[in-house]
Amino acid sequence: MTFSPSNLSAFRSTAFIGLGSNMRDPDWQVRQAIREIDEIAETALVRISSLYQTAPVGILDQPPFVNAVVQVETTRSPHDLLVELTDIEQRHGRVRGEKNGPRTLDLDILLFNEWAIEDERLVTPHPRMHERPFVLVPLLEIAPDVFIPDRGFARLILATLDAGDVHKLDDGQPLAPTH
Ligand code: PH2
Ligand code: MG
Ligand code: MG
Repeated sequence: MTFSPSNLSAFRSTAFIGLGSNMRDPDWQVRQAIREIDEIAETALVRISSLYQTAPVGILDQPPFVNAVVQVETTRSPHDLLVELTDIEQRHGRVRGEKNGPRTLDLDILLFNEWAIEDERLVTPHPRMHERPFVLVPLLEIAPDVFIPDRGFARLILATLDAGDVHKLDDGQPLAPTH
């Protein structure tokens, strides 16, 4: 079979995206970002975790975060998807400040298939996801058997961590995509 741009572009990938916010109505920021991810061209939302309130990691003296994880299927490249996510962050007024500091919206590609990508723009698997219950708890809610290349099954990794600061938000709001 010969490869042409048309059949190459039909290659469908699975990606997991982590969402986080601790400024300017974090709950709204995350819900709105999920709607915007749903609108990315050639990209479909497959699963959406609950929203979680989580204690800040890294810099402790900042407001709590709202975190969630979504699964998408996409025919876009990892770097194309990253550009779309950065656009959404910017529309939410993201200003690049202190590392690990407060943010209106952070969208991280956690996994892109089981690919190990490492360049100046993107690293997958996300290099710190396996240390972070605020990522692993929502991820496992939607993908209980997920495997993190070079790290292991997320379920087994989470069992070694303290997830006591990760609490499901339960306010009855539907999280399903609106279309
Ligand atoms: N993001 C960080 C640093 N610390 N802590 C929580 N709870 N949630 C986050 O999303 C988060 C964080 C850097 O991206
Ligand atoms: Mg992040
Ligand atoms: Mg980020």
